[in-house]
Amino acid sequence: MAPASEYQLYCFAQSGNAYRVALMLSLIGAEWEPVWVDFFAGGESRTPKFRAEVNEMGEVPVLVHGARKLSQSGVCLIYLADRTGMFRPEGEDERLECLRWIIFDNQKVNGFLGPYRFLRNFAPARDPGGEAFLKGRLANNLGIVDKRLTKAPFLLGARPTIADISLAGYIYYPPEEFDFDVAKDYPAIGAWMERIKALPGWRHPYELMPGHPLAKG
Ligand SMILES: N[C@@H](CCC(=O)N[C@@H](CS)C(=O)NCC(=O)O)C(=O)O
Repeated sequence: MAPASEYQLYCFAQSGNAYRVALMLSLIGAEWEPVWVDFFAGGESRTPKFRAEVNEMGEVPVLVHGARKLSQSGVCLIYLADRTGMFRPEGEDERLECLRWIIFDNQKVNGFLGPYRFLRNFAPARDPGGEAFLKGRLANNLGIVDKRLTKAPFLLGARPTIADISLAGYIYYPPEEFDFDVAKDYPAIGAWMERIKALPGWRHPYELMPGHPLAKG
């Protein structure tokens, strides 16, 4: 049977990587449905079945559009921006600049926020050394983004692009899940968060994707 919606997104509520794509789908007004991945209790993304049938990299998110299955949130964002023209960087310079920020974010901003939050909230045991390392790196990298956002309302200038949507990854999860408050500690990021939140279609990750709160095991 054909799916009811144009897009399907393999995701779960606690995934900021998936939130980037869920948020984009919501902001562009796409018809989409979540496919919940039992990441925590079931370890679904690590199963041979998931790797064979959904994503050989064993990662969420995966965006399905007809016969196409895409992973890596940055790739999904580029695909959706190219298809719709929304939040798309224009011209070679802007495209390269956009990719530069998406890669920086994937590796050093949300790429550290995600594991930091995981260690604090979801890992079987706390890891003070790992947490301290990530926290130090985050202070530097969030500082770099904050400085950038003092110069313009959005990462690439006057209008939001998929670089901003990528940056939204883990940033809207409750501050209690970190032990700092990004919006307060980095005021330019805080002001940017309000601008992104004001875009029509914005919704919080816990509203947009299934699986919150986590069932107690
Ligand atoms: N760079 C990837 C990161 C994806 C990622 O790490 N997703 C996590 C869930 S939030 C995952 O599936 N991890 C599985 C694992 O590392 O085994 C993206 O942006 O899509």
